[in-house]
Amino acid sequence: MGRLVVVSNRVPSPREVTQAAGGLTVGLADAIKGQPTLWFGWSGSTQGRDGADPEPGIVRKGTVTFATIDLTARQHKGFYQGFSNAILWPVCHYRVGLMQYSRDELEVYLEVNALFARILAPLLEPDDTVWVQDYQLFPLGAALRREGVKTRIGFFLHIPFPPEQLFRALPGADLLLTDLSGYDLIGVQTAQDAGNLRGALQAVGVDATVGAFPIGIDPDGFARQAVRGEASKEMGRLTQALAGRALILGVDRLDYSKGIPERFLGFERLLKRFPAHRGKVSFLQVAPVSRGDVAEYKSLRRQLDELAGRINGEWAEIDWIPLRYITRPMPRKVLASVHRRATVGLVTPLRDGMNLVAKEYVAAQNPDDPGVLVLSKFAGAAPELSDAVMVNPLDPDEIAEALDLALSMPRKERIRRWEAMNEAVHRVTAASWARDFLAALAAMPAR
Ligand code: GDG
Repeated sequence: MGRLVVVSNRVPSPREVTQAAGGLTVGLADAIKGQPTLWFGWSGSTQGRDGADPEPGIVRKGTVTFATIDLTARQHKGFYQGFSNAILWPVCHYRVGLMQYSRDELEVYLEVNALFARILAPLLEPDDTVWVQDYQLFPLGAALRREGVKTRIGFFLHIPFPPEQLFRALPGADLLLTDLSGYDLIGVQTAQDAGNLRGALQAVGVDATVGAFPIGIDPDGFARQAVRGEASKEMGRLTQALAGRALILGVDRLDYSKGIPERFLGFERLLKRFPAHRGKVSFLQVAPVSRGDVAEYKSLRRQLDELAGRINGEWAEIDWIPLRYITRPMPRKVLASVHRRATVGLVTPLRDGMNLVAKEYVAAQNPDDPGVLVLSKFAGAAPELSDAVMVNPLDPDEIAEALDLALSMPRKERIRRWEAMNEAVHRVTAASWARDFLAALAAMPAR
């Protein structure tokens, strides 16, 4: 069997792979265990210079070789900040109105994909299997084919794929769809995404194989961390601060797709409409800043600062703060225990490819006294976690009613719902996701 070649915009550090922190890394870490692997992508540095192609930096760790290239500041801005995060990201999350389209940035996006292909192609061997990750790299498969690459190439899209008409509002959409023909297999998160993508491919006459491969987590590992962290000093401080109150928890990258303002408004509606919870419940939102140099993210942060200030100003008591809001990342092991402590996990994206936080919340619960997951029906995780309390996050009253229901749910029902969800979280894990995708890719006919 040949090597596995993973391509992603950012390449994890060798340490991150061995410690397997996030979903993608956990899944792949398992798939690459003992298997010769090449991991290729951007180094994270913008020290590249226009004019000459960069030399890949090579680092070997066990059976994994990491090959990374620098981008220029211009490339990083056009490819990553611009076309990937200010154009493709909003469109794929059904927010065409937020798209900041620029033809120059589309061109830099194509240029960087072609550059990736030019540097990667000579590193490939005939029996390698290439697995390309995510929306930054839609055109990479086709670019590799233009370099003469014949091996199997698969693609996985971690974010949603919108309905055809919506996606094709993006200038350049047909080009991106046509380029998907470079892949032997395209994986998306849900049946809905698969249907949307098939519709779009059909509309432009592209014949490609699309399948739904929902991503999972390492539920046992996360549960162990949640238990282990319970005795930490941070958890002691949290217990003290809560003083016996119920805890509602939200955890997300600070991103407009996650529905954080909607969540704040839903919590405020709970205080307004259900006075019994006043003074009895605290809401903690962990929202580490991400993509802080994209305009839309700056304005979201301002909006949340203002909302949090207003809600606390209006509802706080001398001995009670309703809402805590932290924009710094929290260490993973602390986070796992905070999940376990939370009475309610509140996950309200307006659109989300999967949403691993929902699965992590389930995995972290105490089986004898589990909390309740309140989940947006627009998360990719919704079909699998149908025993959550489902909400449409665009209606603050629905969030308020769901929170009231969750906060007063009898233990027996909490256990019933949690057991069903915990089974789902164990049915598809990060490791089984990677295994299933790679098995399906291996079964595709060779070119
Ligand atoms: C994309 C898709 C899809 C969050 N805050 C902290 C922290 N996190 C961790 C969570 C979770 C991960 O980050 C976030 O994963 P999500 O799936 O929720 O969201 P995206 O980052 O948008 O991921 C998404 C995913 O790709 C995988 O395919 O599910 O739909 O958008 O693991 O726990 N971790 C730490 N501190 C924090 O403050 N340590």
